[in-house]
Amino acid sequence: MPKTLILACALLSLALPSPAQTHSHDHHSATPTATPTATPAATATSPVKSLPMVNAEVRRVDAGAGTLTLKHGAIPNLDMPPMTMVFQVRDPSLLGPLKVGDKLRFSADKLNGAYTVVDLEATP
Ligand SMILES: [Cu+2]
Repeated sequence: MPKTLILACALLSLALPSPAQTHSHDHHSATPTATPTATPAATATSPVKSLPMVNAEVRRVDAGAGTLTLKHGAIPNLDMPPMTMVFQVRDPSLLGPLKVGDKLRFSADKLNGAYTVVDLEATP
């Protein structure tokens, strides 16, 4: 392997973010600002982007608070493994037809420091 290529590989491996080995349920607390691994780049991304749809199951609906508890699959854009957690909901009207046990697909993003359901659709 040429020396320059080895150097490039070394630099690349240094530049790559480490896997989310320390991902815990800490972000489920009421203080979302306490995330030590927050990446500065996250705030630079455009709010208008296509987000991946993730499968989930409704665990709790709180229309009054505008929150939705979901047992969700991995969320690639948030670097989040599957788990059950509370989301804010961008538009409370999204909660209207939902009930516990419903299966759905949703997209989520971190808005104003809170994990937020941006869009969702029921699945059979
Ligand atoms: Cu989570």
